[in-house]
Amino acid sequence: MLAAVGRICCMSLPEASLHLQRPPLPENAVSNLHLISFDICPYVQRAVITLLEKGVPFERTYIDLANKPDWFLKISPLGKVPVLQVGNEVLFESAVIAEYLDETTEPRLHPADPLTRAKHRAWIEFASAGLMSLWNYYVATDDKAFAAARADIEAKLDRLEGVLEDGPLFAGETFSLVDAAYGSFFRYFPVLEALGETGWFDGRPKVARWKDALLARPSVQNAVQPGYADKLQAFIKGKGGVLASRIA
Ligand SMILES: N[C@@H](CCC(=O)N[C@@H](CS)C(=O)NCC(=O)O)C(=O)O
Repeated sequence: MLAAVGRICCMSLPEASLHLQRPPLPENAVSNLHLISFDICPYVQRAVITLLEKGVPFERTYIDLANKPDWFLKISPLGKVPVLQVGNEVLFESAVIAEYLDETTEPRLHPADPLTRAKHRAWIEFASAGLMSLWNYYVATDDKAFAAARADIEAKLDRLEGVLEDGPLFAGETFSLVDAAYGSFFRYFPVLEALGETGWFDGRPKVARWKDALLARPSVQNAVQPGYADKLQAFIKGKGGVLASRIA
């Protein structure tokens, strides 16, 4: 099922890339879910992973964030992706989009118990803080800031190591929205390792197992296009920081 959905997603990619300036979908479109994306955005990936896990068909349009189309600026209050169009309605903010998808499609990925659900939301927020730490790491322009950013990421990995239980996923065997958030977070690490930045998971066996389980999952793999790692490297290189100097 997931593989099939992944193919639908990938088959629509060339079509999506032809429509960078495309206006919002008409009301009678085949699918009423239209995700507006940027090719390396981790927040977009959360929505895609959620859709793929649920087997929900959707259309996807990629925009260039360095040159945002007018139609996008009109519908995106913060000028950010992801944006999910539901028919003629617009949703923004990845957590809101994920929860809307979860409340309207099966299987439910958020836990039923309110306290557990609240804790899951908190750990999704922690993933956003982790993405910010990663951003600080690859824009750091001197060795001191670079080391401080790495220490910050490692402290967050330690915190995760402390809350994980038997795995392999955040809540055991059952995939949750927390996993969707961390699928895109962990995707950075193979790219960092390829640049010689290793050792992230040493002494953190639970996080390592969780990361491996997520990166092996079809929904996580198919949430980005082929060539993702090269695009991320090019993006990092463009930042001109310490990490950029490792890229040929
Ligand atoms: N809090 C937002 C963050 C989304 C976000 O920061 N998206 C980035 C791309 S990954 C963006 O669109 N930035 C706008 C820009 O670069 O101008 C969410 O969870 O959806």
